[in-house]
Amino acid sequence: MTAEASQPSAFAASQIQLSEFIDLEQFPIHDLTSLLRQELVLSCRQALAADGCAHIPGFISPSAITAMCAEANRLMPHARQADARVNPYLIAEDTSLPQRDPRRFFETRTSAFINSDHLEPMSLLRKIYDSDVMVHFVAECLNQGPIYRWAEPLGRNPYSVMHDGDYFPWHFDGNDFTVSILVQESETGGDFEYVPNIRSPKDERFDDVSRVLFDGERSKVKTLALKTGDLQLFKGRYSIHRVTKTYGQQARIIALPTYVTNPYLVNRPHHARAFYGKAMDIHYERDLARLDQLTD
Ligand SMILES: O=C(O)CCC(=O)C(=O)O
Ligand SMILES: [Fe+2]
Repeated sequence: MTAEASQPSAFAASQIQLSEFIDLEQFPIHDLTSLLRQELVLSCRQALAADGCAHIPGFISPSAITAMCAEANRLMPHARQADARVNPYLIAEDTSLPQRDPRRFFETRTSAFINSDHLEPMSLLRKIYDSDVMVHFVAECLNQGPIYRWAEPLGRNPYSVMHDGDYFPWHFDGNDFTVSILVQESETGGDFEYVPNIRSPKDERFDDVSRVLFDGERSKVKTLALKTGDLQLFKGRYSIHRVTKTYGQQARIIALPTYVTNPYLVNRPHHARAFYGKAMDIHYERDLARLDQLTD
């Protein structure tokens, strides 16, 4: 049996009780006739169209958050602290580029991931991720489809963990969008900052990116202070983003169930190493061209 085969397989749809993690009266995501659901979808679409980010406060129920927090704490010994110097594109340094090129802007990422391959067999985060009802709801909110669960074995639904003094630097995501669920707030700091649509599939806008990175230009920076249980939908491929330093005894823990438009692709080997601490055979085997020409 290979290492992959020994990992938990997906939950069958009939094994997933939505009420285990969502108050279906407040958020009837299962009921396609519900006006409340339609309103939720519409408000997410409007927010995403306006600035690439939508936010549903209190979406995951407190008991589920408690269970996820307990899981993340049990798995904490597996958290890989990166302590890696990264640029926003998660690519290696190219010293032939000018000093002020954003591809030469490096920061130290001290935040850690509990990679997806460590999640427990009965993990609620895996149930949320495996739920087709969730995939359908997320796709409708994004107004984009079809979307799929991701082949990426390390990054498909990890917990990101930031302890006192940790920092998650400016970057673009390799995937089109991210779904985040805040599981535990840090005492202070840990704000999510982003510059909506600073690049587009056809235009890197390196000058605009440089102004944010090298000059600390803040005029287009937006901040989202997530609360425990909130759901965030974010189009991170076009909007550069970071998490400010966290402070205090209590770690910031966030679950990142990640859906994609191409279920076959995984992270590039360099990205996998920089973010998740290792590159596996699959990262080399599937190091294929992206549909867009963007750097990542
Ligand atoms: O921790 C967060 O809120 C964002 C994490 C993130 O940007 C990422 O994992 O790519
Ligand atoms: Fe990101």
